[in-house]
Amino acid sequence: MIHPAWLPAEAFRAIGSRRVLVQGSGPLADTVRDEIAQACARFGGVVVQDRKTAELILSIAGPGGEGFRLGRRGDATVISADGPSGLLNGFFEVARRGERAFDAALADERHVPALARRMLDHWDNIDVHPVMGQVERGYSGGSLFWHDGRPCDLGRVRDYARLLAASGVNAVAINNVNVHTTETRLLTDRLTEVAALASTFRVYGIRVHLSVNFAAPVILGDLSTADPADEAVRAWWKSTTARVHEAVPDLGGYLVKADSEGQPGPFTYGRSHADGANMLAEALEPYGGVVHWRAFVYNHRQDWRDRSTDRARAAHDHFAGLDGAFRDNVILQVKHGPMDFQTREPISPVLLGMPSTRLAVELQVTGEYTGQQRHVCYLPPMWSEVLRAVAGHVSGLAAVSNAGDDPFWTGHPLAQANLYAVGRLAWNPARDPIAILDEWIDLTFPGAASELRDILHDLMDESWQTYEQYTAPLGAGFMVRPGHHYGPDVDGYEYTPWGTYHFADRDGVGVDRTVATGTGFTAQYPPAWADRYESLATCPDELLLFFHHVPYGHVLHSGVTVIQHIYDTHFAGAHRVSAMRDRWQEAAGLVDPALHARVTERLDEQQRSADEWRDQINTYFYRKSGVPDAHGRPIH
Ligand code: BDP
Repeated sequence: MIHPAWLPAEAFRAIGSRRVLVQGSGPLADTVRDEIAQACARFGGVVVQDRKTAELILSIAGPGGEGFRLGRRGDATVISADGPSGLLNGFFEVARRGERAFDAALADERHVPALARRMLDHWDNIDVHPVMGQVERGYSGGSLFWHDGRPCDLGRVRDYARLLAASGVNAVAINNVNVHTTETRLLTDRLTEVAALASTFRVYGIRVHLSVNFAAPVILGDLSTADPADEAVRAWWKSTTARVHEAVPDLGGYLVKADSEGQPGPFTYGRSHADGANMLAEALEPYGGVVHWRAFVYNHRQDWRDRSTDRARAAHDHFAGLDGAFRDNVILQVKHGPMDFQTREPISPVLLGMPSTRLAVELQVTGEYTGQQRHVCYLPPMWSEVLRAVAGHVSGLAAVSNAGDDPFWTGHPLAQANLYAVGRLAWNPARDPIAILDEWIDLTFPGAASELRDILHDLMDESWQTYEQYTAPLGAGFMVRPGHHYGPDVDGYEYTPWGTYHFADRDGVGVDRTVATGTGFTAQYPPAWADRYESLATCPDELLLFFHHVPYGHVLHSGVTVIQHIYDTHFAGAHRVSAMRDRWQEAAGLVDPALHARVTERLDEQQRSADEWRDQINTYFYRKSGVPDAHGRPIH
């Protein structure tokens, strides 16, 4: 059995019990008509042809666009859409509001998305990869798109497309950025699979993108080089891209991870990333496609005796000098922080420092470093901070999806809220992330008792902050087990070539990234930001160890020492998890028993893991520093 996610059939009662008129033609208008016909069949409403008697009117009033107006005209609620996508978006807005959309006092509102491209990236492989499994960093079962090397049931994909459309997403990349040989073939002899997925997503206004391997001309055996300056290579991409568009005329474009963690790229040929990206952009240009080129480029084979190469600097060092060098249809896709999806990082300076380049911010919904869906960790409060900081600098958002073939869609049923919220925030980054949480609760459990709504809210609203409390402190990051990245291992990466260090010794901890005495990373920021991070007097506590190496006795702005903060937050975090676990028991009988059981099992594991984090982190820092806990709690 597949469990419903947000907007189960019951959530369409308000629409489905009314007299509804849909005006407009084309595939998206047909989708809206189908949706309404189904809702009416269930709840006794009718599809009408006449404006006079309609209680809900949805019409395409403009030539194109994703926006719409919502308001009352006489006794009807009216959606006037800018174009077909706007009609679909307006329909889901009415669905989300339920009865409130039919309030006689409803004010006129205009809705337009803040970010033009709101994309989910799937790290799905067709085959099961020997180390990474089928979905790289996937914690929700297998792929929604492939099973046993073959395409999956498209009915489930259609349901997924519908969920995404209802949250505001309008693009997906269907395969892993680490493109293995089988997946490289999606560009050529497996194109029919791409076309089938694109048709399924298309009816919900979502465009499909493909991750491509930069060395595809070589891997597929056609050429001996992938050099972007080579005419034969350029011609190969043009003809291959032309064939792709015969099969999928509205392909969104390509997504590329190049020269990173073993993936091929232009550096092999002494070319720049602008050379590489522009070659693909030129091939896509005639079809209106874009290249999402990732800025996640760093040396993962660092010599750990030479700590002068700071991984945090890498993206800016590689890309800032290329500002203005990319074609118009290149979008530089930048991870939100300078490192790698940690629980707490500053904003990537690349997002603030490339005014002449189209930018998209990349988030990770899947939660590789935030509990891997074994822990409750509602991430939108973090994303909201990021999106507010980069407002005006980015035009797109790409988020690594957390959905898979799990019966609950996400491995942790409550992690659905993250998937829902990423779309809503991409549409409107100014929204309160906690209001979005409540919206998700209402839409996923329509008609739920207020008691259940309160329990869900209490479990999730500060869960990111709780997770932060019991894991790596004060922005230090990592401290996870190498490879799979789950659970604590304080020195797991400390003496490896990956560039992720905390530099704890008997005297202190943290990475000195200042200009004055450290790696100079702070200078990559605009002056006001650089000054704030450079100075101990103004650096925010939560990022202290990201920017500074300090003694354990350093006093935080909060008034406690670093070492005491570590002890206090780790005891508090693990304690909060036990309160969450108790709280969830009050939901027994209020939700589907299978869902209750799954969340219970996950909370048991979260408790075990939080206790383990608390004990290892506290013990580690007690033994390094020799400073006892001021409150005498057990640390050995
Ligand atoms: C890291 C993951 C790795 C991804 C990489 C990426 O551990 O599996 O391939 O990010 O974003 O966080 O490319």
